[in-house]
Amino acid sequence: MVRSIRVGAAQLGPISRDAERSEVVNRLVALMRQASDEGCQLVVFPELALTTFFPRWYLDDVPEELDSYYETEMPGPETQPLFDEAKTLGIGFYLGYAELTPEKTRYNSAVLVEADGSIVGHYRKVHMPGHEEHEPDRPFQHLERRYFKEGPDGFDVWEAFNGVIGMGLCNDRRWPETYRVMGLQGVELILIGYNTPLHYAPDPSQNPLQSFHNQLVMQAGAYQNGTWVIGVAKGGVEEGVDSLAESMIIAPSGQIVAQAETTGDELIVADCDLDWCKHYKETLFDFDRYRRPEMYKLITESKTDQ
Ligand code: CDV
Repeated sequence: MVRSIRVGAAQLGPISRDAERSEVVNRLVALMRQASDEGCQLVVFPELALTTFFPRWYLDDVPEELDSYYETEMPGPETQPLFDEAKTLGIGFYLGYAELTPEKTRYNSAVLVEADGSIVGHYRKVHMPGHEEHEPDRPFQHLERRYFKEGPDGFDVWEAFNGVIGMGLCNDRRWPETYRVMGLQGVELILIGYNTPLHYAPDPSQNPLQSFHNQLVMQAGAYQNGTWVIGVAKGGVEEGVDSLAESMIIAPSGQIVAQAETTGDELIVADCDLDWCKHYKETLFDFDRYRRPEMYKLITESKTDQ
């Protein structure tokens, strides 16, 4: 049996602060229909795909607005149409969203949904970037560390779509451990949505390197673990903040096989042969044969070598 899955990376352009959820869900449904028309079995949406990137504002003074960006159930009444459409079309999807649990804990989350509309995987962002306190001197905030708790569950993988699927969210893609922990579980397809402002306030010398770093980390993660990586942006100028687009599909060889050309809503598609992973997993990156975990203890024993 050929284990090839046609995947659509459904990049989004900006979502305005006052956008209704239904308006955004309609955009997602349109991209999902296009993906289905192009024969995709799985469509991947960005991080926080249902709303504007709200951690760019200090919102403690407007708690109703803050709460309005979170989902208290998935699917809920406003996201149900997306699940219904997926089931009708027989297509799976990955969706990033802000989660507010019944215990009032806030996570930056993603779900993996099978072609029958059932949730097979749930992921909570592990690497939480940005800052905790209001920093008014910045041109815009990055308060993810205020408005989300770090995910406590680590990096799972799920058997779905005839393969082994893993998930990450945005900043996770910069960390080799993200890919390696999933690689050690045999991952074949890693799905990562992102919101990456082109301006990085703590060190603007990195601004012109955003595109390079995006490719560098995802191509390395794919190659070094013999896995497909699907990186999907919410790009373009959203509420005055310009964010990287350049969504891409990367093969286990580390080669980019599809890349978005615009900064708006755009679908890119690739046939992902999951057996291609074996070329790397069973040769150069045969983990059982060549890895030396006893040499890597510092990685898990401490945050630094002190
Ligand atoms: N949403 C993100 O995680 N953004 C970060 C920014 C803050 C650097 C990123 O890694 O792209």
